[in-house]
Amino acid sequence: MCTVCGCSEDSEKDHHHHGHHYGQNSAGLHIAGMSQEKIIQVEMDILAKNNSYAANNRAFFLKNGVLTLNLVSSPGSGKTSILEKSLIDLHDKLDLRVIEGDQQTTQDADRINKTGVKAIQVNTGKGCHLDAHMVKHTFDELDIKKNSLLFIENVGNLVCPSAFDLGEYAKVVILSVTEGEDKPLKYPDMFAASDLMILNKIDLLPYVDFNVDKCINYAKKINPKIQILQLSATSGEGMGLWYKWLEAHMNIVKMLQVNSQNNT
Ligand SMILES: Nc1nc2c(ncn2[C@@H]2O[C@H](COP(=O)(O)OP(=O)(O)OP(=O)(O)O)[C@@H](O)[C@H]2O)c(=O)[nH]1
Ligand SMILES: [Mg+2]
Repeated sequence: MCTVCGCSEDSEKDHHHHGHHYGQNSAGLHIAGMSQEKIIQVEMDILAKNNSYAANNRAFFLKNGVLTLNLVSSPGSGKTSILEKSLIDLHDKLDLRVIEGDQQTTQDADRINKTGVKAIQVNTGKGCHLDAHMVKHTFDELDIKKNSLLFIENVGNLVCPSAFDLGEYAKVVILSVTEGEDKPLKYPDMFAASDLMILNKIDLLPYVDFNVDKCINYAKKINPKIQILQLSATSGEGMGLWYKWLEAHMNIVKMLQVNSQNNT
């Protein structure tokens, strides 16, 4: 089993790879018959394997000029809602694909497919995050186009997915105003690993005790380079800035693609 987060043997059997947390294991965790040294070694092997798949995924995305974003958050912050709205608004202009990660059910992929955009659901069983090998396995079926936009919705979990590189261009962390402004301080790894923080459900600000300025300061304290967008998937407020961010980063990926072709 995963030595840190306790993801089950089942998911390991299914995927033959799994693990976590940049060697930062485990204080206090005991696994029968395994020394602490052995646990750390197992974790390092798992992460090394994941990083090697992630490097291959990243090379594939770069070669094809695909902007791949890994959406991470706690359960229910609005990942699928933001995607549904974005896909409806953008699918006339862009080639879009979605990988949906959840422990169980195809509900999110079903929601996405209703927008007309192709989505594949990956169920992780008891696993609490996607990994790079699972992502690679979707490529053929997804039929990813050149210069397209691929969203990966990770399993709802504000801890585990931060340690797993999927080969994405960037992680985008979504925090909703119902979760409390202290989350960047309490779950720093996810905010440190993300390039963009989306503060969602701002339509609810009048009804909740949430200090936006404090939240932004906390996020910047953890990650001074993090960019921040405030929006509401429900009302649509702020979605335009998100689309501008996507467009700017699709252009950057195109430039990187051209540079990499010139260098080979
Ligand atoms: N008021 C309000 N509700 C929202 C907003 N975005 C999402 N919701 C609601 O929040 C709930 C959870 O939204 P989802 O999009 O399913 O959240 P998720 O992050 O995909 O959830 P998991 O996949 O389970 O982790 C739903 O009831 C949405 O309607 C928003 O901007 N404002
Ligand atoms: Mg979802």
